[in-house]
Amino acid sequence: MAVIASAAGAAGVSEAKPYKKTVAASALQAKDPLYATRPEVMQFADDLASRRNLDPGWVRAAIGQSRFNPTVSRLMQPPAKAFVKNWRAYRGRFIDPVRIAAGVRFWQENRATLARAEQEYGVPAELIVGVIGVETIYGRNTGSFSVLEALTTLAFDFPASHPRAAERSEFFKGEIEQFLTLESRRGATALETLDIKGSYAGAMGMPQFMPSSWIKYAVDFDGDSSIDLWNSPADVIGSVANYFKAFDWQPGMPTHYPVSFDTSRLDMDALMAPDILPTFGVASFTAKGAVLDGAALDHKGPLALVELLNGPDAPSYVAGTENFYAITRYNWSSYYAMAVIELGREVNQERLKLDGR
Ligand SMILES: [Ca+2]
Repeated sequence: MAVIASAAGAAGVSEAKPYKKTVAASALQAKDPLYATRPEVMQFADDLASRRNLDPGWVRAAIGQSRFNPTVSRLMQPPAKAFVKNWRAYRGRFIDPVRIAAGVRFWQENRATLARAEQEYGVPAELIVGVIGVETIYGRNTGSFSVLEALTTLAFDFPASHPRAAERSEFFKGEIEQFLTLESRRGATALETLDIKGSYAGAMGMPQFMPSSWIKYAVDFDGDSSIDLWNSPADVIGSVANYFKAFDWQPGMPTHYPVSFDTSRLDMDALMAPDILPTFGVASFTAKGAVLDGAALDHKGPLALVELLNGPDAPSYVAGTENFYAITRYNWSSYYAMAVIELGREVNQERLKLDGR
């Protein structure tokens, strides 16, 4: 996730390369030194402790016990070759019978909670179910990296080949701060802070929330006075819904409409210029050659032309609304958003079919 997961382009969103298990290989290599040996890292620990009013010894011990994780670094590197996006291939990775069946089960087991979240936050159950499925297959794949070690590696040894390395380093320093704030709240020992597992970008739990998203958007939705995004489906459902509400989800608005083109007046450059940011009213959108029909013609609010490449084949296009854009705040990718939408829809259709039997 979330979040934000996502600022990191993390979580389940795999425009990143799939990772292989390299445990055996890395065990053969000499271990990198502890971050405790890096003066600038320990200075960061002291500053963080003072800013957050945390025990400096605990912060130093927590961060200092991490080591550089080469797998994390490798996964964060931009792909070496130009990578041609392919929506159909991407879709096939996330929308498959196993994930749909797991989604149906999740929906059946959490029917009342999903309905309550829909009521309280205005976010459809279908979307919540789609997100949790794409992120972790309903908690099956929540990640196996030490979150603290991943964050420390990305904060202090972010791959220099990345075009936005400096900015990303700063982002991950902030995430360490949020993570240790969470850990101090639960009274973890320094040693225990290393045990929390997540994605290679530090996203955690069933919804893959980054630490900052956890602090800002996670809610206790089962009323046991704690927030558990690993084990409480209710907390996960409420937190995902709350996330979308915070990013201006508009109840009742569709996420997108079909679109085609009138080549006689098509101004593709203008339509594509704002990327996925909804910008055009229906009149201006159609004046530039986008063709809408049915309910789309009555849409209130701005639209974006969303392009999904299909490798060597012709791209797919949809007219994305502000709700489509809201989904991309969870993970910054229109491919991600479309997979979430389509998985949720498939799960819902399958569920209704079973209910009707
Ligand atoms: Ca709870």
